[in-house]
Amino acid sequence: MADEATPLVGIIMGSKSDLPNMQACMDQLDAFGIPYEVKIASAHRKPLEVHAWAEGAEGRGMRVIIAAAGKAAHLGGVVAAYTPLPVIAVPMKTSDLGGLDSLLSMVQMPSGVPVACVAINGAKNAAILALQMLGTGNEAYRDQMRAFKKDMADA
Ligand code: RP5
Repeated sequence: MADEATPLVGIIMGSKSDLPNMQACMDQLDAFGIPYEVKIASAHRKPLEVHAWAEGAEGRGMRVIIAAAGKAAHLGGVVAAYTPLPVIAVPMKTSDLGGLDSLLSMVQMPSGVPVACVAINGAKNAAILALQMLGTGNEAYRDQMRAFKKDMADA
């Protein structure tokens, strides 16, 4: 899906080790038919690469960013510093502190640079929130969201 059309959602994660947890996000975007791009780069290990990717995202057609990271999870905030696009952060569950470290790192942003934040390992909800954000300017996506909610209620 990511290569078939201009990506509307940019997914960035801090490590390959985040991929299994983020698969639910990609699966949900696939189910919605939303094209996305996936980038793996850590805010701490590859800061220049993260900077360049975040700054270029809007110009490459993306409208929402999803950023997943664990531990001292600064990735979402760093990306938000470089782009006017909304950023949804996904705190990864961690072995030592259970993901509370990631969650607090992501939500405690300084005034002026917000990121939205889903639950620990809330990868699927990040994709749903991305559809809702895209839906603010697109009736077809709002219709898709209505259908998704109806399916849940009817199940
Ligand atoms: C973060 O550190 C990553 O997002 C990952 O959740 C965590 C551990 O990374 P690895 O040491 O497995 O690469 O940057």
